[in-house]
Amino acid sequence: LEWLYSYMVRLRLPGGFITAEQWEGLHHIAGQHSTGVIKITTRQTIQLHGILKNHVKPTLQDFHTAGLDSISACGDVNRNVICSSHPKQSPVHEQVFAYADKLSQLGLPKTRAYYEIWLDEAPLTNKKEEEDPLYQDRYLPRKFKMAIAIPPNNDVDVFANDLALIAIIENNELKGFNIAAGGGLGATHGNANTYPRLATMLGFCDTEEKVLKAAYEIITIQRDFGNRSDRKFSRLKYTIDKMGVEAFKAELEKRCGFELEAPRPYVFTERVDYFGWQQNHEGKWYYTVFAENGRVMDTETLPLKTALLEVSKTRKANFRFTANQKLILSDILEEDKAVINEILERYGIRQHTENASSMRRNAIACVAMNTCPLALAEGQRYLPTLIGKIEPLLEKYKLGDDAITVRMTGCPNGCGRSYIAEIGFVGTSYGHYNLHIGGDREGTRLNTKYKEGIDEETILKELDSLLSLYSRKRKKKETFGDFVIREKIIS
Ligand code: SRM
Ligand code: SF4
Repeated sequence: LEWLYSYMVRLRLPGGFITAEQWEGLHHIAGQHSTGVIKITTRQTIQLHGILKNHVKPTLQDFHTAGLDSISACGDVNRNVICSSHPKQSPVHEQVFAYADKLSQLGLPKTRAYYEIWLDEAPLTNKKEEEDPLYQDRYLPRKFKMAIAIPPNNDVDVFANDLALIAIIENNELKGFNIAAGGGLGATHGNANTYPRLATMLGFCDTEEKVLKAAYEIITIQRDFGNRSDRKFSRLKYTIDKMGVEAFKAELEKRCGFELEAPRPYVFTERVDYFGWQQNHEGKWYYTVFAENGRVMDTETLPLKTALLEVSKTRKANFRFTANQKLILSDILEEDKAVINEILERYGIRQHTENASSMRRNAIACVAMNTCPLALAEGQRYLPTLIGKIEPLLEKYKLGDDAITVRMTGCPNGCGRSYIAEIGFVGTSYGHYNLHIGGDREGTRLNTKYKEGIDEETILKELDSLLSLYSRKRKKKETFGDFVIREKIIS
């Protein structure tokens, strides 16, 4: 007899796109092999939990049949590449979006192990076929993450990534990408040498060849210079801080064989999902669904999973995931909109999405308890309740539908990116959180710890007094994050 092991599986979905057929497959795979909850993650992909050991292989085989895989979704390799999700973002969205797949291919390990172990592929006889010039014989010292943002929306939190690409678009033409590196959020309580860090701007590349070369060589520098003796300090952010940005850039340019141009101007003015119905430049329709903390399941009041299955069966919408754990029913033709809309209305998805407060819709919580082994406190199971207690404070201080960003993680690893929220909760022990404030709304500034290890009662007391001040003293259009800095509530 052995332990009843159960596992989590995460998909590799560059840019977070699947077809209706794949969603239908996913729905059934989740039902047959996992807890049944389809969890949309902060990196635009899907996780299934509670997969018993003898279900792991059938799960991966079923995914394969659906044209999906889990390669490099975890491990010391390049992870799921994320990209601004909404096709309404720009007429060249598709062109930019294609880079997510290109970067994912660039960072895929050459080993056939996944196919041999899970899909019964015959082992290679000539091992030379899987020689890997990028990962060689040692992979990376730690996970590596890439994101692509399309200004003015920083919906992917581009600066939280090891490699951040910002699309430079002029007159609806993609001119290239600004490249930044060294973002990462994980930290350890009580160890000041670990810290969240936003990526540092390095420069601009115009051609696809240069962009991919720069991305590749940033990975090779991390492979060769990253700390392999202490995993706490092995992310690229520490490699860059140890080398110094100038030395890192010089090494990059040496490896690339060209210099990066000066970064091109761009502005981020928002970091949002466009909920509800939206139309893009081609006249196609998109409906962004509010799936709280990315959990797609049926509850007594909201049969979200059933509704999405029905949508998928029409084959009239693709499914896109956002980096904020939400879902976009996408690429819907004008003549098909009514069919999708009817389903959304019949199951109450429109009301649920469109009536939720902006704070609730934009909030993020990580998985945390009860499946995350690193959780010190609750995340996705608790934040909805807490927001239900913060919303009355917004009303009390006549702050209307203020879209203050609120994020929660059950430990300091930062999976829900709480260090770049206006209000961030970082779990310290069961029922207790550090309260961070002062991130900006666009995701370009880290917040600061304001209170340590506080319980719900204290959280609400602190927020009551902060929101009261904010309502009385804020300048026109000033956001909460900017306000607490201007008022020197934190420095
Ligand atoms: Fe994460 C580890 C969940 C996005 C930083 N993360 C974990 C593990 C696998 C726990 C573990 O190692 O045993 C969690 C699985 C919990 C569970 O039960 O499912 C976990 N991370 C998640 C997800 C599912 C949170 C969510 O609710 O959406 C996200 C999955 C992303 C994906 O699809 O690939 C997730 N994790 C992030 C992000 C946000 C991002 O990438 O934009 C971060 C911060 C950015 C960064 O990487 O610095 C993040 N996760 C971490 C860390 C800290 C890494 C570090 O540098 O220190 C760990 C711990 C580790 O790697 O040792 C971690
Ligand atoms: Fe788990 Fe911590 Fe990540 Fe939350 S932030 S999912 S508790 S590792």
